[in-house]
Amino acid sequence: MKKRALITGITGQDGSYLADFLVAKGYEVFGMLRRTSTDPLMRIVNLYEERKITLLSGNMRDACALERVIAEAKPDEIYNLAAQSDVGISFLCPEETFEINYYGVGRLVNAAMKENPSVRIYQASTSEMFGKTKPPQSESSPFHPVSPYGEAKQKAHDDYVVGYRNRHHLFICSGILFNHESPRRGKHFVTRKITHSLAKIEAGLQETLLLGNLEAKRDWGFAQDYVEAMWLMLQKDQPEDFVIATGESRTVREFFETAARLIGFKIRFEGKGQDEVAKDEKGKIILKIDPKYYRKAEVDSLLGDASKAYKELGWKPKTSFEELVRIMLEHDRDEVRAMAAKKR
Ligand code: NAP
Ligand code: G4F
Repeated sequence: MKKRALITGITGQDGSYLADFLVAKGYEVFGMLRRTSTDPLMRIVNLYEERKITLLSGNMRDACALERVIAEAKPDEIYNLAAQSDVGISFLCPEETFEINYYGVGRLVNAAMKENPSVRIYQASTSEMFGKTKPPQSESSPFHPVSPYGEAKQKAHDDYVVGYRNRHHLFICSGILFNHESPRRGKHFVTRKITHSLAKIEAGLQETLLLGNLEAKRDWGFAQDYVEAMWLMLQKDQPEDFVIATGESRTVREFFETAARLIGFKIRFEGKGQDEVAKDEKGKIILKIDPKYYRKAEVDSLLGDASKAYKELGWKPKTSFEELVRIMLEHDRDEVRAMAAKKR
């Protein structure tokens, strides 16, 4: 019989890649879809139209809906990827963030245990939980979150992953994933904002890219590589938590420089602090700092030590940093060219 998987957050970056992965593995895949006023199927339109997945209406805010979705899907494995996933927004909407990223996890886990106590659950935890902890960060590093997003995710990890594993013997794992990006990344995250804006500047459709803190360091991997690790965690004999990362860290400035070089801009920086700009060889300003993108509290440096995953899951990232930037740029240049052609 086919294994059954339920993915919350199936319309997001990771959910869409995970759905591709599980369908290819022969799973019967169910995805929870929340009501929105716009079309949320952008990333999964092919899977949906070819009837490779089943979508069920629900919301992390609604315990009754979660019970119904789980009763209909009867999953062997649940991947909880639904979240308010924007760290910057979490400072502006802390209650909403806790409601989905903490209380929502509790609702889901309780509903799942009621339906089937031997279900296996993956919880999308995050390197943002490390916050101010000095790099490199591993499964044994302490958590010092600095954002409402990081706090909500840490509390969900403590209470519903570690807590329910110990108290209720639930098979539940946290994937402590470091930043992972792709052409399917939301355009407000810094990597996609950079690749998409540079493609628009190249095509003459945008003047300047506005960014905040250029010095923050992140360990950036390719999202498509990371969803395999989620699945591998649920295939283990015992539930455990794993850091998933590349083990390389770069600044936002380095991401911008790499993308600019790959697209063919010869960039030079001028000025300091909030007055710093990057110009191309003709002296045109490509990048400016806009303080509105600074955060109230920043995670300065993330660098993951994923040696446990390498050893115990046999997982390794396949895509290099430069390859990732190239994949995102190529996609965005094509998208922008198509957009420009439509406008003509
Ligand atoms: P994403 O693209 O923002 O996707 C988030 C998903 O959650 C979307 O499908 C969204 O649905 C859904 N969602 C939001 N609120 C919901 C609600 N109230 N009820 C039901 N669904 C809701 O995020 P992602 O990058 O794929 O990340 C997936 C998960 O991994 C998240 O939990 C994130 O916090 C975590 N994570 C991500 C990274 C990373 O670098 N990408 C790293 C570590 C952890 P709509 O389409 O309707 O908005
Ligand atoms: O791309 P970001 O918004 O990602 P962030 O905050 O690291 O969060 C992402 O990764 C987490 C894993 O650690 C996930 F859990 C979370 O769900 C999300 O996927 O920002 C990256 C860095 C930050 O230091 C930010 O201050 O880029 C800096 N930054 C500079 N200018 C900017 C901008 N970030 C955004 N979003 N927009 C800017 O204009």
